[in-house]
Amino acid sequence: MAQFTRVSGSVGLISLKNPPVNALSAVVRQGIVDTVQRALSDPKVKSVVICGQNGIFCGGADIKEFGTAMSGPPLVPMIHAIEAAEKPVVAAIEGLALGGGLELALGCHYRIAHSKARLGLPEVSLGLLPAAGGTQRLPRLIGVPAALDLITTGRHVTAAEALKLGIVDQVTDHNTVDAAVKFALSVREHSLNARRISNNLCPPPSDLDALFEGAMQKVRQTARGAVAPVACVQAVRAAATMPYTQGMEREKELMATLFTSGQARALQYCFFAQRAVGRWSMPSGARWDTSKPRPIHKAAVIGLGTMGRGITVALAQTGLSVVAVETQEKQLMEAKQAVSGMLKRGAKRRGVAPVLDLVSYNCNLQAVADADLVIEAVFEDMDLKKKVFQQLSAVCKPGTLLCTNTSALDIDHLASQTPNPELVVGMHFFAPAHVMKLLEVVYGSRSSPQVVATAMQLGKKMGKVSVAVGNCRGFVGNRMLKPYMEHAFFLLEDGATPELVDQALEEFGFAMGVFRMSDLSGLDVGWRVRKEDGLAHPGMALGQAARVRQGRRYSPLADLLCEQDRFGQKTGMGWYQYDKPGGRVSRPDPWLHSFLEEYRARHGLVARRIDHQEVLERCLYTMINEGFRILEDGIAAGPEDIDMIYVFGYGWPRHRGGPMFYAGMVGLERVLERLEHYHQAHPDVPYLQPCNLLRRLVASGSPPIHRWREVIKKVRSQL
Ligand code: 3H9
Repeated sequence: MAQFTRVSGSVGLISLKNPPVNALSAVVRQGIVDTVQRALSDPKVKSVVICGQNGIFCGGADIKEFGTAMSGPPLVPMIHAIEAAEKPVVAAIEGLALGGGLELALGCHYRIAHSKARLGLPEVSLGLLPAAGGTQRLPRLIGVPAALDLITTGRHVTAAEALKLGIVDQVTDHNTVDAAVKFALSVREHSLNARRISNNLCPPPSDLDALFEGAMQKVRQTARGAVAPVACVQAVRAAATMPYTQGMEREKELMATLFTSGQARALQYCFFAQRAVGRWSMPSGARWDTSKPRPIHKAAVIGLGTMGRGITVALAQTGLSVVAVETQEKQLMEAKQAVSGMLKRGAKRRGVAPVLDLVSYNCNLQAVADADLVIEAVFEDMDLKKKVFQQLSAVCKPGTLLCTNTSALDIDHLASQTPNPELVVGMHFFAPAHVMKLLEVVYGSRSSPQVVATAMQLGKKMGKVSVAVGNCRGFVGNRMLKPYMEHAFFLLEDGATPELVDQALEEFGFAMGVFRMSDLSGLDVGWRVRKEDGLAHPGMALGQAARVRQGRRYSPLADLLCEQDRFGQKTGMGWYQYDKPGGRVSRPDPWLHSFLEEYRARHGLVARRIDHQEVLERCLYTMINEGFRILEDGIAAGPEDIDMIYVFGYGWPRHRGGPMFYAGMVGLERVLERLEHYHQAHPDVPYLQPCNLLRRLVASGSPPIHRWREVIKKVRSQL
């Protein structure tokens, strides 16, 4: 709602109230319409200030209302009435003015912001555009290039930048409402014509066509198939080329196509899913709201390879004091130099002082004795990790949390090396650890809820999207990656090329196709795991049984490449060729194509035409099928957990919502039918066999994703 009071004799103060972010719900919009009317009709009121309660101006339209039948007064005429008012209206912006909130402020005649406020039009990240006049008023106010940047990226700006751009008229360090009231008193007699942004023309850019062509090219390159950024450019173009009323019509038209699109649904699902994963639960019933995290004052990192260095940086940037341990003096010194460089560069980017003093370096494990939490990040080798855990148990003070950065190893087995397995938890970071947003927090069968709560909270402090998952081989992310990659290899056997498979996946929206990703992360990583699992060892790839292992179809293609030292970018050749070892630009490799032909000939395989549809179905549906198995097993609490892992850790296109959301969009029946079809064709591939939960969901009428938990619960209770 909105409250009205008269202050300082002649200022009507309208205060928005809808915690936590004063979103513009139907009730708030009605409140604004009513209070503005009251202020304008009250002869004692000479000017008006609009502010938000609890230190926040407004977080924009109420996203929860999207997808429901809209009621209450619409935003566009409401903002227009404010702009048309004959009394000056001043927006007092504290905290946030985002989306419809900023559009409301742009309808006011003046804007005063607190120095700590952030402003922006982030609609594009919800699959929308600023459709309450934002695309038409902002370019008129700050010019086309700056408006294009803000609207197509959705980035927030500080009050200082907003002042520089001309979005706000004044910035204050003091009480914003007081400053706005004082300002409102001083402008009560001023003429408002020039202050009505819609009356003004866009400042004309020098070469309009070139500017928009460039902008369109840029968004098409970065959008990976998302349509909202393209519509944003089109709407801003209307502002630059049409009178305001026509521009508003264009904005409305473009919004209408976006509003009901699958992409908008997916992106809004992601918005809520990202927040939902913070409300974690464990099969034991332990939950985020009943488990209190422990205070952490000092952390330690063991092993300063690529991962350990990134983790040290991420920890230090939260303000924690960190002991970084590497047993070899030379490696320790190299790591110190690398970590200091990363901290300096990070600080420069964020405009703050580097926190070099927070990190101390040591060769001796004894140095971690007084740490509250230790993250072990040594080489991915169970025997080595076991040894480190045994040593840590002897060195650390009682109650220290012992965390392992592993991408697949058994947390319970590691925990059994310590006298206090309840203090052990997995923290699976993604490289580079100080950049990548995802953190899988892996609880073992004996991890205490308090320890999980602490790791989750630490992840949040590091700016990560932390997802709590259960312990199994590969946890959630890498467990689902296995069938995805395996199918990519089978597709090569059946006639595809790495380029074809990657193109299909990249057109779908993945940041990188599976083969390009494999070249980047190194083929040797998976080879080592397969060797440990007894699947690959030299010579085995040549024999009669090369394409069958452990009773199922197996493709030794990746092993054969590794046997020739083709490890990907690091060796200058893998699924593609590169200019040199460490080169980044991939080129199709004729050697690989003849190798594939020879391989098929040797195994009596006849290459057939594979189309993009088959690539997507076989790679993605098997991954999704494994996702359903993960839900059935209770390794992930809900589909949102899986989806956020894939969006934030594996380059899944956000505008497709994550693999489980995507399955719902495709239709669960269709996914089931295609899996059955492929399983019939390839009965020796168990991953293709549709899992019980998928069948049950289809049998329950394919409910929407937010109702899957009811079916999951039933299936789990019957296990
Ligand atoms: C729009 O304005 C369209 C118009 O142009 C045109 C229409 C015609 N609505 O993120 P947090 C909830 S589109 C409803 O954890 P933070 C959020 O779900 C909108 N709810 O806190 C969470 O609830 P819960 C354009 C909202 O401090 C709680 O508030 N605006 C909204 O880390 C706290 O959120 C945006 O895109 C909302 N608009 O971040 C802004 N906003 O506790 C979207 C938040 O139950 N919002 N909630 O999980 C954000 O970016 C962040 O939430 C914000 C606060 C920066 C505001």
